[in-house]
Amino acid sequence: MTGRILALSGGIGGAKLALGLAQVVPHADLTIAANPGDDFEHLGLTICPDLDTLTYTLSGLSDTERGWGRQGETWNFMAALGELGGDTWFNLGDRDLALHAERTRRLRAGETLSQATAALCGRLGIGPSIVPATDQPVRTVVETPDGPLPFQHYFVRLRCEPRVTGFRFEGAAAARPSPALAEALADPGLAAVVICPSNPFISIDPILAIPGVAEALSAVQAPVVAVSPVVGGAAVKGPTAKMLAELGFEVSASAVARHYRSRIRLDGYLLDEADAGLASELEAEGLTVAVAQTVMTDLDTKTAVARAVLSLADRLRR
Ligand code: FO1
Repeated sequence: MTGRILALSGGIGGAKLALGLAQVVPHADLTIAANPGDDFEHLGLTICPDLDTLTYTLSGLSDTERGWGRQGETWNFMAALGELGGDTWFNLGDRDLALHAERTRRLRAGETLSQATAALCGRLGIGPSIVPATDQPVRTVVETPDGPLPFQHYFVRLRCEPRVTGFRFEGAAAARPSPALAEALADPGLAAVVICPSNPFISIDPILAIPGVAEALSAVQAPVVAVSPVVGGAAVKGPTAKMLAELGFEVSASAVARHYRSRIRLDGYLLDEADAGLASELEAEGLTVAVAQTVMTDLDTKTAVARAVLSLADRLRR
C-alpha cells in the first residue's frame, strides 16, 4: 500500500480499525477523521468522545474493557461532584478530565478543534493524524416519539432505550470539512477512503452531512471501501442493529451498504465470514465485495482487518 489513507471513524469499532490501520499504514500517510456528532458541552467542558476514543486507543491509554476513557482510571472527581449535587450521569475519570480541561482551555484561547487536537495528540506521541471531521459544531439530535434528545442524553443517560425515529445533525449546514479532511479528500496521492465499522447513522452520517464531504467522496479517484458494522444480523457493539430495526431497515450488512450507497459512491465492502452469503446480492448491485474475519478482539485481528480492507482497495485500484 503506498499513498494516503483516509479513514472515517466513530465509536469503538472505528477506533479498533484505526489501530489496525496504524500497524500497517505509514503514520505520515494515515489520516483518521473523527465523527463530530457525539460532541457536547458538559460541566463547562467541550467533550469530544470520538476524538477521545481515537486518541486513547492510538496512544495505548484506552480502557479496552470499558471501550471509552482511560485505563487505570480513578473517579474521585465524580464522587466529589456527586457530593456537591452535580450531574453525574456522564462519567469523567480523573485522568480523562485533564484531556477535556486542556482541550476546553485551548478552544477558549482561540485554537480550532483541529489545532487543539493536533497539540494534544502530539503530546501523547501519536503518529497518525487524528483530526476532527469539522472545526465547527455538528451535534447529533436523536428524534424519538417523545421528542428530540441530545445525543449523549440518548446514548448514556437513557442507555439507547428510546425508540429512534430519525436523526438531525444540528450545525451541519454551517459546517465545513476540517483543513486536514479537505486536504486528504483533495490529495492526488489519496490511495483509499476507509469507512470504519462504525454506526452508520450516528458515526458516519454526521461526517457525510458536512457540506462538500459526500460530494468529494463521490468524486475522488481513490476507491471508497467500507467495513460492515453488522455481523450475522447483529451489531458487533452498540445500538446499530436496534437503530436499523427501528428505522425500518433489514438488520443486515447489506442494509448498511445500501444506506451508504444512497449517500455516496461506495466501491468496495468488507463482509464478515458469517455474511459471505450476502456477497452475490451485493456484487449484483455493483459492489466489489471481500469476505474476512472482521470481529476485532485483539491487535492481531485489528491488523488483519486493516490488511483485508486495504487489499480490497488495492484490488479496486487496479
Ligand atoms: N459512555 C457511557 O456509556 N457512559 C459514560 O459515562 C461515558 C462517559 C464518557 C466520557 C468520555 C468519553 O470520551 C466517552 C464517554 N462515554 C461514555 C462513551 C461515549 O458516550 C461514546 O464513546 C460515544 O459518544 C459513542 O461512541
